Amino acid sequence: EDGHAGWLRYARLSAQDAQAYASLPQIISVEGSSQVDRCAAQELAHGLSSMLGHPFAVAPTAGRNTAHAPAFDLRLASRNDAMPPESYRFKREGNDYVILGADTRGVLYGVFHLLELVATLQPLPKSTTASAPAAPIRWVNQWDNLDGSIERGYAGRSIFFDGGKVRDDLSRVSDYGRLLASIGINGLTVNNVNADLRTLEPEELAGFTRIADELRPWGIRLSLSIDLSSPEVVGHLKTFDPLDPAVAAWWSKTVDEIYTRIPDFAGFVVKADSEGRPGPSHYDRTPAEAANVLARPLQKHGGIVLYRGFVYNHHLDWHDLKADRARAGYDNFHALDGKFEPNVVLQIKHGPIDFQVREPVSPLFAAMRHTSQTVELEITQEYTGQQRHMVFLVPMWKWALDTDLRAENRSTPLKEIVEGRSFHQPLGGFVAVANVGMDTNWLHHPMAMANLYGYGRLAWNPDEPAEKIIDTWTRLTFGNKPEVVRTIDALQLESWRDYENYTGPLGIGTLTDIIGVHYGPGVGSAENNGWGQWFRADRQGVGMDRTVATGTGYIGQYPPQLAAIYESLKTCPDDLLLFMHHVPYTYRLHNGDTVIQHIYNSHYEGAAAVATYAPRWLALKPDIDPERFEKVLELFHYQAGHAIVWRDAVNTWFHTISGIPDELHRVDNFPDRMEAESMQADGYRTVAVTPIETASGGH
Ligand code: BDP
Repeated sequence: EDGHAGWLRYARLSAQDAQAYASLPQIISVEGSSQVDRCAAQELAHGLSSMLGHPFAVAPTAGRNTAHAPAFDLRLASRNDAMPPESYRFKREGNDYVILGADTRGVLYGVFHLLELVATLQPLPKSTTASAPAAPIRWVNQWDNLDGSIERGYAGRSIFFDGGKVRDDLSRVSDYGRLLASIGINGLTVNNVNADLRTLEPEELAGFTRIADELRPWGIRLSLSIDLSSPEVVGHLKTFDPLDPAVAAWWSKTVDEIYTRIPDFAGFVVKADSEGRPGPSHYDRTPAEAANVLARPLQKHGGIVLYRGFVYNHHLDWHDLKADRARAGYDNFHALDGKFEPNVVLQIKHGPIDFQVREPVSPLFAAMRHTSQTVELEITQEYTGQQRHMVFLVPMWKWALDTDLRAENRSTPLKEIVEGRSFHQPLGGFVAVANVGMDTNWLHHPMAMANLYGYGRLAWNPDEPAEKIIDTWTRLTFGNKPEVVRTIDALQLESWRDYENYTGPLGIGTLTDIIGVHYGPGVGSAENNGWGQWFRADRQGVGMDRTVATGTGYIGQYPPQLAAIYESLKTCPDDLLLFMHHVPYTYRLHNGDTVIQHIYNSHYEGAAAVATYAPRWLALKPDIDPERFEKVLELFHYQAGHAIVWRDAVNTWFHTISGIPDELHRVDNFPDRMEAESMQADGYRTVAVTPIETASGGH
């Protein structure tokens, strides 16, 4: 198996397992005639045939006589059913199995759910059950460039673009749409947030139309990232000032033109005034004014604007002890609350910096009480091992989604804010950056697919436990053998903590190279530059002082009850200590260790934990197909080695700067490490390495 099927393998059940489904009807009757309905019916027929080993046939409802043979009945709800949008219900009517969708997407999601039950050997429900998504926006962003490269993509080139235009062969786009539909995703932004200036040129729009056509049968609406300077660059106007009537007219005309080609177009994603992108600040206008000029023409077509909250100055002055990148989201947006058109949604990264291995939840979420919001998560493992390391991110996302921001001194967990429940917003939901590529298995590391799958599950139901999500994924991906399921579930569930341990613990940031590829240790590289991913380590101590009392005041951006927890060293959780406070290396954590000893210990623990992955995986050899087995094994070996590199780099760096030795005398002894410079290898020579901590002895 090459991983192309992802979790939709529909592997043949054993005769014994299939027995439980022997009495299922073999006809699939479908009422609706849309592309989505047809896709749903065919998927059900294909999935059941493949798993149960005998044919299932699709028959349109119309024309079936009343004394029909039992069937799976795919139906659309009537008004009286009063079902929430995109939801589905299962019920038994005599010998029929009814899948009732609130709409065609509901039918499709019901079908995928039923197939999942069979693939994981669950009984089909006997009494009526229902399921509805937590929020209307469940999107994926791809950061694909028109030239076919992918920003922060780690699995080959773009499935959408090549050589400046949309690919001729879009078969993988349809396959991707199917995977996304199976986890309830309903929107896909196909181009980089750092949008190509040609995105809205007519010839590009023709290509995007073809992509939208591939996605539509899967209930997925296409959206585009756009550059705010398009009226000038594409429209040849003299300005892109959002308050200029000619600019408004250009957007209006352009939006209408898009809808003539793509009638279900979902809208725009906007990155502006950020990391060099042009934006409204150019004309002294606000993000609300920029978002609204886009939103107004989209409104009548049912389109939305996802305006990104990722706006900050990347030329910060490191010498300024009050400067703090984490403050930027709140500082730039909180005063605009209530000033956005109703079809504008703020898309906010879950943490205030940038997808580090551990960040607190952005305080901006609690500040926008009259603005719809989505949380932006990152499936592509930019700072978390780039799909060379296994890091299951669902526990991290759940940790963020469950964080109670205590807005208005009441319970307002992040998940309820983005569901629109906390502040009664009509829109809202989830966006994640996925960046699948042409690699056959989509994300390179077979285990990384659990993040894509898990994201969809959380966007549908953020209350679903991580244990349940991974268990289902493992069964779908590697089969139901108890030993296989137990082992893979455990490995995945441990992996985030392990990665945090051997990279940057205590909320310090990932400690990776910051300026370039964001991969491997580059401890000092975050310090002393304008990008603001600082952790302010000196000879005495470490950590960003973000307190109100003595620091940057960032903590004061949280609602008072949560701010009080973070402000006090007594109550600030260890996991976020160095994000919130600057402390001496000898400061004692709640667990009794000093900060410096914790840094040493956690790095040894993390590397040791990862060294168990390959042996535990090896025990599954008889039960896993050879291709995926070998691929994972190779990556686990690599990760174990790279974790040692990480461990020694971070520990050496902190030993050097603090001058405090490891109580257990490991640091600078480099246990389990093979030293390249002590080997004899033809054609190699010893060179000095920068940053020095990435090689023991700097060579
Ligand atoms: C950072 C990435 C950069 C993205 C940016 C963004 O390094 O490639 O363009 O975020 O989200 O994490 O806009």
